[in-house]
Amino acid sequence: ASAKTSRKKTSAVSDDLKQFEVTTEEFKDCVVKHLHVTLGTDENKASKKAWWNATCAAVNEIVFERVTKTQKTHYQKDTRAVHYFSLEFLMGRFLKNNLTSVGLTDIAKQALEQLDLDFNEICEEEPDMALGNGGLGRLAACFVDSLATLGYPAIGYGIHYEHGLFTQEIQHGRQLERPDSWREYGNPWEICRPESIQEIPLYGYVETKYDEGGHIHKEWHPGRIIKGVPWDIPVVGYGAKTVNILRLWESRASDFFNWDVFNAGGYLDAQVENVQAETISKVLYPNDNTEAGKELRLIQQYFFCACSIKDIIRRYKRAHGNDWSKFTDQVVIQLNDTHPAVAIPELMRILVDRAEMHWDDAWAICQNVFAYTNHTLLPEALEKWSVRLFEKVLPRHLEIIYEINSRFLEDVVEPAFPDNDEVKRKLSIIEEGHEKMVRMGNLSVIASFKVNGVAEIHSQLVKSDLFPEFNQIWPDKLTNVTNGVTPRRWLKSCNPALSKLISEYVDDDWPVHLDKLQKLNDFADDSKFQKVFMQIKHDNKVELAKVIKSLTNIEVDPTALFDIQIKRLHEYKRQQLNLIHIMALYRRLLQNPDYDMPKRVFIFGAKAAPGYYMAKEIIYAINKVADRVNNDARIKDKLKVVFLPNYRVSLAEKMIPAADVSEQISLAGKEASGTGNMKLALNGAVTIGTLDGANIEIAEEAGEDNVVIFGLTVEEVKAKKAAGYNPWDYYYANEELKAVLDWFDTDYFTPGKPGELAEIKRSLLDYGDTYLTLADYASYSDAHKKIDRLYQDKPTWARMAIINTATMGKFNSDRSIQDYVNNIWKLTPCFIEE
Ligand code: Z15
Repeated sequence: ASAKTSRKKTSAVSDDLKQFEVTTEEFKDCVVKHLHVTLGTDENKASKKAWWNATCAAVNEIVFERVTKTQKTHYQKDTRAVHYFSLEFLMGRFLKNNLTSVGLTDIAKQALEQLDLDFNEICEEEPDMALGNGGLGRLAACFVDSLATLGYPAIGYGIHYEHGLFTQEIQHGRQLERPDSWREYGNPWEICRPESIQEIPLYGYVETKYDEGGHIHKEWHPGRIIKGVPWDIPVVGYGAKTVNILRLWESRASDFFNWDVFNAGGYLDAQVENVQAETISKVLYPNDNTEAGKELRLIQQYFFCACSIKDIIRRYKRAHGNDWSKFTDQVVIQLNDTHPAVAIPELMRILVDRAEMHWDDAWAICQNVFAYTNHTLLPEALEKWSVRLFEKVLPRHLEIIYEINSRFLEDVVEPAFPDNDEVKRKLSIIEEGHEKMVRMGNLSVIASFKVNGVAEIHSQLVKSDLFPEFNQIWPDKLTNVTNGVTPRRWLKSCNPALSKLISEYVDDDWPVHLDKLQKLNDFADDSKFQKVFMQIKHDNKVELAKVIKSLTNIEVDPTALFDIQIKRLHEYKRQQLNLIHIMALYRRLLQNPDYDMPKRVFIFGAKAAPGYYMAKEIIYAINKVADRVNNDARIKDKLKVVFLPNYRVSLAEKMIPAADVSEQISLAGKEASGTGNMKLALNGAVTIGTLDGANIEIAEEAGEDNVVIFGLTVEEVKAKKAAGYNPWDYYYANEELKAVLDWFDTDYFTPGKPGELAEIKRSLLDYGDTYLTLADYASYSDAHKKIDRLYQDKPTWARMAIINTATMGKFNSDRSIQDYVNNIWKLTPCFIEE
């Protein structure tokens, strides 16, 4: 029995679904076959995990063959490809997604049912592949999905971390971190490629040599060699015509190098070195939007960039030998933030030191290969490496960076800003000062042919506030590509009921033509459609209520308004604003049991970076407030607060379809884009949000009446800060706000432990309220009153929800990818044969 069969032939882009004509019977036999021959067990004793593995193996009969076919075609046609360099790929689970892509979801469901198995239960066996922190890593995952779906030759390069993002447990209200071991018992989706191993140098010193002609030549004598082993993860485009790969590098000790040490009698030393080598790909740094500045992190960055560049060059040489003239026609490298920016001096090193190219020719190649995406303006996230550390780990790269810098300052800055030392100091890759630093942002802008922000307002701010002088020098370099999300995962596969309804009312090719959702606007006032739409929302809420019960033992009423804030815990995202408002609602209910508001459930999902003290305090406070509120009989269940532990992709897939309200409440100017905002609106949630990041574009698409906007604008924030913001003014001016903040000093939420939550109050008053939480409180509270009114009017709410789904077509990551292709990558889709 085999899942491989014939299929229809169309274009590079897949718009028909039923492509792999496999019967339920065939699929079932194939799963059972794999249970026997791949898993070495049988129907009587197989665990659910074994059934899951066997099901994956059955899907892989299609997937792996398409990988080979895709690679062969790209090689034969010698296609130009994008190489997406990212330290993070937050892929989540694959089974449902890959079944959706090959069009076999229903077949697999029936096949498993016939085997007395529940499809959803089997899917739950899959651990999330959580090789990322949050938005940046998930964006990379959506982008590789869209690239494959649109038939573009592309490869994602990253690290094969042994441990992905920590799993979060909540004990007595506090976050505990546990290691994530996503592949402890093997992973059916990955293929090891030992034939493509690379060796990577580190540490050591640089020797300066002169040849007969008196030409200078630099030779790096590394102190260590690390082996990089590639693991390929198939990325199945919707319709499974193109199956690209994610190539993730695992570090190993180099046998070759350690042999010397061993011979010298250093057996134990050799083992220590082995451990150090294998440490490189051990664990993902758990910071989102903050930089750690650790040596191991720099080594991680260099390790995977160096492996990937060697891999690209090897592939290029197979087709073009030593003729470098076509290199920039074939290769574009997208830097996902500055994390992989060390790829720039690495490519220069290979071209100048190894290929013995003239500097100018090598630099011309670099400037046509790299493009850089900026994801944040937060100063604490902008990467800087100390010159001292750089020199220790990558001595030759530091020299190259100095050379890039001095040429840039002389040839570019001097003519543009003659004798202007202040501008030179600002644009220099090297920051002078007590400790000299390498600015990775400046390096990335200087070496790239395009630099993009991730939402309109963010890209404007990149030009005006972050890199204004660069924008003056190169007015066409800085640009925008608004983020997007894949509708295959974030609607079709996570919300099957709504997807079915949309297919009935629109067409069934909406997953690749998301603008077609516009047609739903015609039914926004149709009361029959409203009922069906809201019934689906209700059913999704019933499902989420079960999840909440099983994870937290809290009972919530699915008829209540579900208000959801899901994102990393960060002060700029202002979960504390949400919390303060919840406390105010609680206080209003205590003061007036008839306070007019619909039943409300506030649901949070958030991980805090393990070293981020205030973020962890906020998690604790949310949980303590939840304990008190949820168990207070006086408010008669009108208010519930839920903190769902271990927020991750697979949990998001359960929460997003059940949201009525989407909380997008960052201080204006701080959230570069946001992508959860898009997923929630796409699933019919109404946004309560500030004019920040992509919220602005969501409001434009949905219309002002279908989102609830509050708070200071970017301009107003600037003005307020310039005038000297004083949070105490807001504290004294607002009786409710004062009362709520004073509550933090009591033991009302922490019985017997007064002041346990007081640090939060201090951060908002004594430490200056960096993110203007108090300034936006009154406006936020009013916005929630508006939400309450709207929700109580059923047809009005249904209309808003429908219009949100109908108008989110722009936020398809296929559109983002098409923007990158048109303005930056210049790729052509590639048709893959049967
Ligand atoms: C991260 O998740 C983001 C930016 C960063 O600089 C780092 Cl280090 C991690 C996020 C932004 O905060 C978010 O607004 C954006 O939507 C996302 O990247 C994808 O662009």
